[in-house]
Amino acid sequence: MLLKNKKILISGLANKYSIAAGIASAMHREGAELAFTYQNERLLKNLEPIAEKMNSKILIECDVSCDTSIATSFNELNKYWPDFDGFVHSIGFAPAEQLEGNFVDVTTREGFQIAHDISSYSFTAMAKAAKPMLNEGSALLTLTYLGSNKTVPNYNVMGLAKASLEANTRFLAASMGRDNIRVNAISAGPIKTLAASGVKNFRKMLSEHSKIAPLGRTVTTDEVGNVAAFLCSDYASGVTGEITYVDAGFNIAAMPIDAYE
Ligand code: 0WD
Repeated sequence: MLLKNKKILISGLANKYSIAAGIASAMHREGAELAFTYQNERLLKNLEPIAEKMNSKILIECDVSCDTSIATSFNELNKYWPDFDGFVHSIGFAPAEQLEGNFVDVTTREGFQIAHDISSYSFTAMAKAAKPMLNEGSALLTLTYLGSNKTVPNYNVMGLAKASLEANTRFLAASMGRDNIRVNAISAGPIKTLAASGVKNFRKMLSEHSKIAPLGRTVTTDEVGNVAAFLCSDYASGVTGEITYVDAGFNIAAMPIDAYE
């Protein structure tokens, strides 16, 4: 049991296909006590049965685009958990029209601001709100994607937001390290979720991934969940500020292994 006696808050569980669902399931299996935040009432009905299976009764609304909502949600959490051991930030968003077409033509100031606000700043905002309640040895975790450092068709301004999120991970790690709070990111390979369907031709991205990745396939939310459980456990006590790839090796390959056959 990697996470026995740990209390961990999970955000961004929109439905059973969410990466956060794979993470919650692995963390529950490893003995963590879980609480959840959801963006709005509409998503609560998807979350309820999943949280119930994991014996969690702490479900709190938190829209990260709003400072008041973040403050209220952590005050609410404090009533259940005066202290806890970390959170998972599994939240990303850019307006749909930003994720379709030629980057230079489709990117707008507003789209840029929203993508960076929801997908990167919200990690800092949650860390700031959580800090007074975090135990020594806590771990924070976010989810990023290779579009941060390599171009990917249609991923567009989300790539920039993920680059910001990865820098955010390093700065938070430096800023909270002396309090013995670790901050890491998992860079997941493409997985068919609600958010992923917002990227045009996402199915094509999945098949291209399988051709190039050394393991010759995509990854599952359970595989991401297992690494998340490790990174938030005391077994990873020496790891902070890292971007760990869970992508079947895609990021290390320049060509498919059978390219010359
Ligand atoms: O291929 C993929 N699916 C990958 C996803 C590969 C690598 C990384 N990621 C990242 C995403 O960028 C995101 O940061 O993983 C994270 C989780 O994404 P997911 O599991 O793929 O997608 P989904 O199940 O849709 O969960 C993301 C959720 C939102 O769902 P929708 O689709 O309804 O926007 O983020 C939440 C929301 O629940 N979210 C917010 N939560 C609070 N406040 C907000 C907000 N303002 N906006 C979005």
